[in-house]
Amino acid sequence: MRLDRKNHILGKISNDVFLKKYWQKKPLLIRDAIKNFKSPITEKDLFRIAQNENAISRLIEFKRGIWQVKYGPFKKSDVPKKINTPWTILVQNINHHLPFAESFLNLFKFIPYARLDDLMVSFATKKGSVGPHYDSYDVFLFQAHGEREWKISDQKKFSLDKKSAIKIITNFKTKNSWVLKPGDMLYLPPNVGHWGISQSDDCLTYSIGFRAPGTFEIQSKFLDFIQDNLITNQNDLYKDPNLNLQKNPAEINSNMIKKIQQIVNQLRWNAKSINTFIGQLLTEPIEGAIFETSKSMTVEILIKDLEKKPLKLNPKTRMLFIKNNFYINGELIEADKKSIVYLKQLANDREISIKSSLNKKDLNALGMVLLPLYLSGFIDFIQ
Ligand SMILES: [Mn+2]
Repeated sequence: MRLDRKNHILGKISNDVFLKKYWQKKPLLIRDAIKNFKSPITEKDLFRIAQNENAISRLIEFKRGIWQVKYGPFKKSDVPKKINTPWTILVQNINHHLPFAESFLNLFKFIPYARLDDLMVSFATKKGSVGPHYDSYDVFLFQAHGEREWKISDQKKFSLDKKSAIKIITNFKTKNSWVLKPGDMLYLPPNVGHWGISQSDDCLTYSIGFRAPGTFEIQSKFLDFIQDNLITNQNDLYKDPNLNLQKNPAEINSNMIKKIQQIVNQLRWNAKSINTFIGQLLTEPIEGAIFETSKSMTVEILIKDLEKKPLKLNPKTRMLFIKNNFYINGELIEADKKSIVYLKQLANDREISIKSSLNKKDLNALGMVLLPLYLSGFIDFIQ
């Protein structure tokens, strides 16, 4: 199964109409989003990745009237037999582990990368489900193998099961239901109640997840950013050589209040520093992301390699830009004017091939920008 970068996956709906009418507004069912789809990702791939200690995975079973959840990494023996009670295993960030998953995420380029999160894949046996629930984020649910029935609700108010370890709606009322076959896809905006139930013993569903920073997260991280970038001399202390005798020694005098107000008002930020903050915030890698840094490289070898083979972002790398400022995994990159066009291409396509038309001086400048990224393990050559 090969994917074309230009594949359109919204059926008869154009990307533009999708954004105007559906995105963050209402659910959309797309039959045959990809025709004749055959999943190159198998249940075996999932079980293998779920054993990796850096993978984020969950196993959910409904046993004796209770929803139970176990968290990975899992051993082979942790995976229940198919004949047991219905169960589901969910593994996140599959795009960090399998190139096909990364190329699958590329089909969702009509949403900015700053909003795109990961590809989660779940496997379920017949009747396997994670129960009726709602999520805080948008999601595309792509049926990759086997069949799954999706029920959705249009309720505004939900009651939740207090005894359950996972979020379960107890008053779920079905508004619509569909059986999704391989290649079908369902889009759900945040907070729409949904309930997926596997109809077969080999149900694989891809969930394309999105991220949305919270207001509190933005504000508290901005305060951290301001603190990290303070240029105040730490030895500066409060001084009062003109102190007057005061009647009430417990009273904070007006001079002290005025001075402290001035110090607080010295904290300044402008559009430029906020942009730096935004770039860093939105390219912060996922928690626990590890980049291989052991390779050795010189700018001369890097330049020679650049002319021979394409360079790609590490699947875990987040690279975004604001005008001509580039951010990669939480770091701001200093780039010269000639390199900008290549860095934009690298950020947009997640890979670049350098044309030999680039002169020695420009190639060298680009090499100087890319070298630290290579040494940090943020980028690598496609062999
Ligand atoms: Mn969900």
